[in-house]
Amino acid sequence: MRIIVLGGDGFCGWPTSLYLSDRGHEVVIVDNLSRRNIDNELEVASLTPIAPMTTRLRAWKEVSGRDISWHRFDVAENYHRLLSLIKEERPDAIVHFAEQRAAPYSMKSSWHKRYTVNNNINATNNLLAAVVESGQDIHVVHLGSMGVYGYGTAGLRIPEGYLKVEVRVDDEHRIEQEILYPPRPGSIYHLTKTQDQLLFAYYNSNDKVRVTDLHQGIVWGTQTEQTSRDERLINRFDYDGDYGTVLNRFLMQAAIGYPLTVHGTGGQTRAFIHIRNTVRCIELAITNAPALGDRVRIFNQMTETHRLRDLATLVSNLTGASIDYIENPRNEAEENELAVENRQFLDLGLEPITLQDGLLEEVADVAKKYAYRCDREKIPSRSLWRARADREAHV
Ligand code: NAD
Ligand code: USQ
Repeated sequence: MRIIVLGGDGFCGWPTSLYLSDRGHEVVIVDNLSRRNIDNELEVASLTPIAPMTTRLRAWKEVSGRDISWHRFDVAENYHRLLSLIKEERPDAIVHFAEQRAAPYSMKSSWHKRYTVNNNINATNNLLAAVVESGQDIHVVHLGSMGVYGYGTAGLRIPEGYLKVEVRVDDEHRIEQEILYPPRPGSIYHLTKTQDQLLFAYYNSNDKVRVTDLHQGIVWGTQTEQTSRDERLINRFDYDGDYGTVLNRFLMQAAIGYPLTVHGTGGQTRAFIHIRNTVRCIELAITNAPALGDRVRIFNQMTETHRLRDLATLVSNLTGASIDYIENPRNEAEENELAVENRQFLDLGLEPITLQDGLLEEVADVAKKYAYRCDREKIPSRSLWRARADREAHV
């Protein structure tokens, strides 16, 4: 298949591009390098030494014999470049990773809130409008987030996107409907993912655009079979207080002897997936596309759920790291249960990589190996969901 990957230089997009290329697909990357520029803004760098984009692509050609082309432009701003590319390439599928993806970054200031909303919602709308204007039947595969549901289960397993409801009209009549699961975003970033859902629903019903929306949990791990083939192909590893996600942060902290930073009581329960499962899920989504006229297909892309304090204890038992319970910079429930339906990917043959399979390997092969590149000053998460005075007023 011909596949355009928007955001193909990022943490999920780069290994996905290599995986799809390795499986024989023709891959074209679009990325404006905004993520690398945000590293400059925050004065941090990936724990792993990521190569410049053209070096990455040259290295892939050397080790695999396969070409991946790259177009550097902003999907949220350069609508006509996107449209021309789609007309030239005539892709079967477009995978959309090109969004600002960190919740803490989206909450840093009013500028960061506005940037995240403008970037993410315009990128998604531009993509859908361009697919319609091209007149082609292209399958759009988007990376959504488990966070669109919020993390409370209301006593049920979170279904894959849609919720069956029964509405009581009067004493005798009830109506049954299937609706999008009520959105409950916990940050401006997560809010953009709930807005994306409405854009997909609209273009799908009005223009019959075929869409798969993947509500992904927190991704952990770094390397895939393809990114490990040459040091120049190494994937990024974010550990800083804005972009580092919780499990990779714990693994890096354990590797450098920094106490594990558990926010609040650590009673938050979240969904997780390994990066090697992420790339496989994208391929499964592409090769099992909805038919023309089908409604938006939604998958929950996760393999296990864990309570954060249990994760911290697991990492501590494996490595001897100490645990620090710190004041939570976010505004989120201190304790929650989380049960998630993920049958669709399992039925398509996904084989989950569990924490038990990969944690120690990740600490030894990545976190310890590159620990010398860590700037300890950048570890604390300083982005506050509410200004200090508001936080005190709410206590
Ligand atoms: P990332 O920031 O590493 O990658 C995103 C890439 O998109 C970057 O290379 C960036 O330069 C590019 N980009 C952003 N805006 C762009 C624009 N307007 N035009 C062109 N390129 C643009 O993030 P990631 O971790 O790879 O996440 C990819 C997607 O998966 C995101 O949409 C994110 O919301 C979703 N997701 C990520 C995780 C996770 O744990 N990392 C979990 C669930 C969902
Ligand atoms: N947390 C800690 N200690 C830390 C860092 C985080 O306790 O050092 C806590 C947070 O307070 C939160 C939880 O860990 O309760 C998860 O935080 P995170 O930064 O690992 O993940 P999150 O902000 O939810 O965002 C990440 C990705 C995002 C994706 C989302 C999937 O950055 O792109 O959409 O995971 S999900 O969480 O399932 O919505």
